[in-house]
Amino acid sequence: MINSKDVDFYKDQGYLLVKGVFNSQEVDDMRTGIENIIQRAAKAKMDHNATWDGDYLPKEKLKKLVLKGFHNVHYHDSVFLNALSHPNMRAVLKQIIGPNVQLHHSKMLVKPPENGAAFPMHQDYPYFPHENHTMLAASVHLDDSNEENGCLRVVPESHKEGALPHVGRHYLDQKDYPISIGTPCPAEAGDVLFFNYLTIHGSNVNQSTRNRRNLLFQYREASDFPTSKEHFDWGMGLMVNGENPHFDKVTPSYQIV
Ligand SMILES: O=C(O)CCC(=O)C(=O)O
Repeated sequence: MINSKDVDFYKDQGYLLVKGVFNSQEVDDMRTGIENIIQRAAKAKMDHNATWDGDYLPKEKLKKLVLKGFHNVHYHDSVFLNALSHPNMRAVLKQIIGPNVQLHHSKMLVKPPENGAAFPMHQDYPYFPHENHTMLAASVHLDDSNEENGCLRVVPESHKEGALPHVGRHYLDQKDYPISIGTPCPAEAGDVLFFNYLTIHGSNVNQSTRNRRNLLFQYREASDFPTSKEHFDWGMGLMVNGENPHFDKVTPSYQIV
């Protein structure tokens, strides 16, 4: 799927777009999986707007934005377990993380047409800090995405700056880091954008008449341990590739309530 130049690009720039990781049938199956989750959530009266709160947009504008966001999608439909451990995904992950790869968590992010929520620029690090910074996001595109429908934006090489102070752990001060500083990463359905959890990223409002549906899988190297216990998601530590060298740490040491 990728070559050593791509690996060097990822290490140097903090992100990498890989084309055609999923074929159109696989993309269609994931779209169906997402639609079914949305319907089941509504039926269970557990639908909610996952738009990020904050002062990154005027209150009036923020109120109108919608994000269908649910975590742990691989607990809702096996299509997502197949996707997160797809041979093409594993081929890339092995090269940019190493042979032993674990899932950290999975989620879906659906920005509906016209008012699909923005993401202010941020690093993912403050949510789930780890010792060796191998953690990365793989953003799976289920729609063609461009600036009009709020494609992802990254700040190349920003992972080299290390952990930056966030407003309430949430996002970077938008005076210094407005969404416009990010390099837009247009992509087609089936493409995956990989980016390190220290890479500054975000995205604009979906102003188009089309959906922008993405899945986001977070992965880490199996010997990269969390430095905080604040974040727990189901499936954390699942071996996606290789082996777990730590017999005494195969499941997270969290209390399940
Ligand atoms: O999909 C996007 O536009 C950004 C998602 C994101 O940054 C996040 O969920 O942390």
